[in-house]
Amino acid sequence: MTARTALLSARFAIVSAMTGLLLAGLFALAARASMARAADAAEGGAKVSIDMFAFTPETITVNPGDSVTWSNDDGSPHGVKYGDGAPGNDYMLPGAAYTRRFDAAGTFDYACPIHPYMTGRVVVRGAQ
Ligand SMILES: [Cu+2]
Repeated sequence: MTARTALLSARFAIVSAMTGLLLAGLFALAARASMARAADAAEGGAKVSIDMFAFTPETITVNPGDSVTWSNDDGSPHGVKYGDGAPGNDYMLPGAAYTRRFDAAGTFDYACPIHPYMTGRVVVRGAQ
């Protein structure tokens, strides 16, 4: 190995190390940004996850005027159908989400129209 090729390969090693550090830094930033987005979403309203053929939490309690978002985190299609006939969402593909705002106090029972054994409840607190 000549002095020149040794110098070139040393330079290459330094550039590679710097590129690696830069990429690691970018990944760390991206991970932090996506965690911040997840936290923002959680603060934006009540969430019900549909997973493993169940609504989690099964009962969610909110204040009047709050919104509830159902997200289909399962591998199968699901839906939200209310016992009182209020419009829901009959068919949500995996990855889909649906939001309903609850203005009136009361208890709202619902079930998945595709799998009627999947049930859940939204309780909207009364005025205080
Ligand atoms: Cu279902």
